[in-house]
Amino acid sequence: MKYTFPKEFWWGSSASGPQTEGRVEGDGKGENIWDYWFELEPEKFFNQVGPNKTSRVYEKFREDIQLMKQIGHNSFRTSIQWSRLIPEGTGAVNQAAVDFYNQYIDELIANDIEPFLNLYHFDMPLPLQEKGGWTNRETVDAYVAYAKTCFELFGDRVKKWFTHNEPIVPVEGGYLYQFHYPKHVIMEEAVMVGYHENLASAKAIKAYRELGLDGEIGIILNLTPSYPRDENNPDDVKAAEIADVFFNRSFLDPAVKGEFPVELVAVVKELDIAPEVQAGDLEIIKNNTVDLLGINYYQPRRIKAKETPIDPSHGPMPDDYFDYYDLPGKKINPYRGWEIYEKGIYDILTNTRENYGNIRCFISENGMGVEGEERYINQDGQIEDDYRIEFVSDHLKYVHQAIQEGTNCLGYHMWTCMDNWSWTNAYKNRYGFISVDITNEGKRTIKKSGHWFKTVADNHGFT
Ligand code: BGP
Repeated sequence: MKYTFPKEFWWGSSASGPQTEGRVEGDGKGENIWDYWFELEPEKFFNQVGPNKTSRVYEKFREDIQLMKQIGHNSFRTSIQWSRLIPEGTGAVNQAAVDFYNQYIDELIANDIEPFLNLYHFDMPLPLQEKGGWTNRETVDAYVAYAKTCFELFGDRVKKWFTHNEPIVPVEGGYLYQFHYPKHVIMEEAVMVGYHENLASAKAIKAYRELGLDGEIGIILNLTPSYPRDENNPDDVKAAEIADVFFNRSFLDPAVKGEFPVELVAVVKELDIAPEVQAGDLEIIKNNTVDLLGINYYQPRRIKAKETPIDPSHGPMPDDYFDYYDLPGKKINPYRGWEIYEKGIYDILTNTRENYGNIRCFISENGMGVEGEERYINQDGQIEDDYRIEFVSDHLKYVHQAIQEGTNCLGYHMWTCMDNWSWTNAYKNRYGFISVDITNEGKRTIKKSGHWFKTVADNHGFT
């Protein structure tokens, strides 16, 4: 069967500033929470490789863009590092950063690769984190000022903007499950963070529209469909629904519909942890929904009714409302421990069509992190990553089906272009179409999947 995609489909990949750029002497970058956490506890990071080097894109972006061209990209998403552009989080702009992002953007455009720019990818500037980060309402104002600076500096050429990447992750990682700094376990703070991120997004969208620029603005969400253990068991179904509210709809509903799910409002009220809502906030959220939705998809959630006792060692947690269950015989990526369930991507897309007004959307991340890819290097020095080709094509088949059924899905960006630094896995699991040899000046080599992706982009599909 031939899977043919629209001629104007966006083929490309995604990355982020903090995971790729690296730091060089004299670049003027300020510290963010990742730089700080790495200095504090390097042993927490795989092989003690930190965010300071990453894939050295700051120095190598021109070479990288040539490689993107060679693997058929017509678009590419990365993020501006807030702490590079405005080192203290508020105040003075770093001219070296302006020059860097200008050159990066111009080089992409000159090579017919449309830049998609995201404003926030988990990288809170340290001075703002010291004042509470997203728990502090002042951060919303600082973020909006930063966003405006970005629109004014780059909005003449960048036509696709995103306010956040996966805003639920700083909530989960920083304030519930301790995999992001500041590693708190306080649901009241988690709720504040989520509320402020939503408000910041709506305010940035408002600011963007007020500037009257010719482009569109959206948000990127990691959507994890929640499947109940037994669809005929109402307790399992209810548990899956509440997990969906916490982890998906807490951002999806405000971003696309302009309102928080009533189930979420009820839970935070019942627990007496509702955030402070100021006059006018909800109106701003209502009136500034997104033009475009980026969907990151890696894995589903398998949910059953709560059976285990509630952990008394801390306050309320989302998990007080459900348990996870292990789907027998599930397919798994052993390196990341994530279930591989290709149909999940179709279910998400169908949900956007049926319940979210068929919003313009695209797959903004999907990919497979694999450890020890060197063992697949062939005689020509190329990694033969057939597993990645299989992973991507299996997902694309479902994207294709959703489009056939009328879903407004406009593109597919794989995570990621070059192997890059990952938050806690460092360079253990590799995701790229292009390998990066961190022991050899970051030497790049296109993997087999990169060459395959070019044929897909050139032929608008595959068989
Ligand atoms: C997403 C993030 C990316 C990237 C990816 C892979 O959640 O947006 O930044 O890291 O996941 O995950 P990891 O690097 O943790 O394996």
